Amino acid sequence: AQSWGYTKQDGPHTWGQIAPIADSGKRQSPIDIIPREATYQEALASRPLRTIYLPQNSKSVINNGHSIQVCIDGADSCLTGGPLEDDRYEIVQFHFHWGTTSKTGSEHTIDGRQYAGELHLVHYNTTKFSSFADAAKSAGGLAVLGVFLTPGSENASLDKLTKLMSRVQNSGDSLDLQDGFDPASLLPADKTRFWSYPGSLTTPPCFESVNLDCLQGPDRSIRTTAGAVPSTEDRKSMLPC
Ligand code: BO1
Ligand code: ZN
Repeated sequence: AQSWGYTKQDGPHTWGQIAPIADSGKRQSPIDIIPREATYQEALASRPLRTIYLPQNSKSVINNGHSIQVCIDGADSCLTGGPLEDDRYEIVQFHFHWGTTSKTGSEHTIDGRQYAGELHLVHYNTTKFSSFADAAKSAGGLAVLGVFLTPGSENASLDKLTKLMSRVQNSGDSLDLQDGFDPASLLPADKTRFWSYPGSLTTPPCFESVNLDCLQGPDRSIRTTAGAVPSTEDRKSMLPC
């Protein structure tokens, strides 16, 4: 398979060559969120998103050549509630998107403004599908929970991961999470305020199966110290950005 990345040669404007839906699709993520054009759904006020995550389900940290990813054996870990109707979405992995400065990195923007980074927790619908691969091809198959990252005070939980990142500097590197890791520790406490829309995988294969992308408001984003975000040098060695 042809590879993709973030350089001039293989960046997003070229992804349509390997994933035609990236160019022809009608619900491609990411998007620019314009809060004044979003509608408030009263019904969701009494339906918070609910996560049941078991720390011991987080198995490893890998550098997959595109991102740093925590792999989860999520059989007992799931996302429900909010706009997800009565379906259950099992978590399979979470990963980060970031740039080379604290001004760039997030994929989604708010009123055109980009954030330093974006965390994606990737889930698939186990009520309707028997595997991630099946779900990924179908509308309503996936749910990605997004959290903007912005420099600020230290986040002890994120620190645990960024400390490990120096051990997976090259594509293909991985390490075992001996003590597990609780993905819920990276989420804001308020699970009733989020934006949601029908979207897609943000990278090839860009499938339009993401029922919702829930983006916490920037005021609710997890704050990290400058030191908690990998240094520009570290990021250069970890990711081709
Ligand atoms: S994202 O959350 O929209 N950035 C996103 C983008 C691409 C994938 C997942 C999330 N890709 C898929 C791969 C599968 C893999 C799966 C789970 O991620 O296409 O091969 O099994 O890791
Ligand atoms: Zn992502």
